[in-house]
Amino acid sequence: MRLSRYFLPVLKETPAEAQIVSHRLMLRAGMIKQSAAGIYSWLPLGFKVLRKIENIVHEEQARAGHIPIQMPTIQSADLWRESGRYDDYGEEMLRIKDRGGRDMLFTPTAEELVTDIFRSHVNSYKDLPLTLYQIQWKFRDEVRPRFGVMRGREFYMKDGYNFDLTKEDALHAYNRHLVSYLRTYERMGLQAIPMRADSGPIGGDDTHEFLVLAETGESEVFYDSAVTDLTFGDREIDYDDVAQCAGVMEEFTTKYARTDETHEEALFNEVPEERRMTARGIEVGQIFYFGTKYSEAMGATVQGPDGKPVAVHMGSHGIGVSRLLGAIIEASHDENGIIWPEGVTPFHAGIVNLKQGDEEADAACEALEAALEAAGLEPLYDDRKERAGGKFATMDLIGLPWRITVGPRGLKNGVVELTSRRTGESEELPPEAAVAKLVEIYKDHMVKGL
Ligand code: 5CA
Repeated sequence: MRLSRYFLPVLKETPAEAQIVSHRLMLRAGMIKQSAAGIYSWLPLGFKVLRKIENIVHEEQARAGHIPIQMPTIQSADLWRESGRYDDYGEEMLRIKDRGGRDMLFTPTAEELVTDIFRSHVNSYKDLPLTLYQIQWKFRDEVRPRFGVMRGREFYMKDGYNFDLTKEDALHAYNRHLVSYLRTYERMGLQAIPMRADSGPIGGDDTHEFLVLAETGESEVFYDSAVTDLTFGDREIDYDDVAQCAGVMEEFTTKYARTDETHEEALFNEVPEERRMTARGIEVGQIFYFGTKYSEAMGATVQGPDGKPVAVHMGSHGIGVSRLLGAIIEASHDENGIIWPEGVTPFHAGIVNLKQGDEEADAACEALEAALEAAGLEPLYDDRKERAGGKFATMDLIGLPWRITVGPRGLKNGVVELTSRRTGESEELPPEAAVAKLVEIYKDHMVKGL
């Protein structure tokens, strides 16, 4: 992509309405534009990252054996009356009437709708286990939408729903989700710690939230610092292996880690004092097991092995896809701008031409751009007639992990400069070597983009 042909409306001034760094940087980097309180348009750069995050979620869901579907955003109130949540959900639910006077709503989550799909089509225990999920826009009329995409009213969420014959099977589904979420967040360059939490309007007893530690997080959290040493890494996992998933669950949830809703001071005090941490966290996902709450209320039964009807055991599992952009930026930035982890970066590398219009420099940049594209990478070539300082500032602001700087002086010696956004370190090397190095860096981070 050539920057001169792209749409990257960066802001010079720091927007006054933004209170936290991720919101400021998303506005300054031209990623989003607010259209109403808590409702945003996604501009090209923001949309590209959103799609990458979404595609990582899809890839990891597929790995875990979950099946994607797409449900509507506008739903009939009748289904929600069956579960009793139409009245329970309160002011957060955006209620709408259609021209026939029928009560409709904009989906804040989709337990009822997916349970309706299930009961219409699944009749036998032989069709279980089944996990359906979607990535879809949600609306919650939050009292205090704030911090940009972090607490929006309209937000993009992955919501998955498991249907199982027994509680035991459903708890395996719960563990399987926990494992796949650990992988998912790590691929985005994040450490998200599972913490015992409260289930709120979704219901059920078993629930964990995934929290990214950050000063600007909205949740107060209490944990044993030993949980921050745990990483999932690239271990092999068989998602059908009940014992293996349970093992990972145990490894990641035995040490004390709770949100303020479930915090127990006495238990916390059993953690050695030097490891007792109180901090703030951003909730980027939550998993629930709620048994037969919806299946009983809505008659979602299957014929069991003995021929008798059984209400299925369910859970639901969410990832805050749009919130993740904010969380990643909170976790990865400096005073000059964003620093994208390789897995989610909108472009793999920036190319900065120090002397636009110089025949040799232009040709070298174009050749680099073509070579990177041929290798399956996406460069952003700043081909504008601007000062080098301005070009560097833009690249730093938008946070591409790697920058290739091309100028007449280097070209005389046959080299370009490759700079890491994270460390600031540069090395001079021939253009082909820079391409080869980037191919190597990204070989484990290729995600389908736009
Ligand atoms: N039905 C369940 C699981 S699918 C559910 O709705 N869970 S949730 O309420 O915890 O939402 C899932 C995730 O969506 C949260 O962990 C959070 O990361 C994200 N989320 C929730 N509310 C908002 C909001 N107002 N703005 C941005 N993201 C949000």
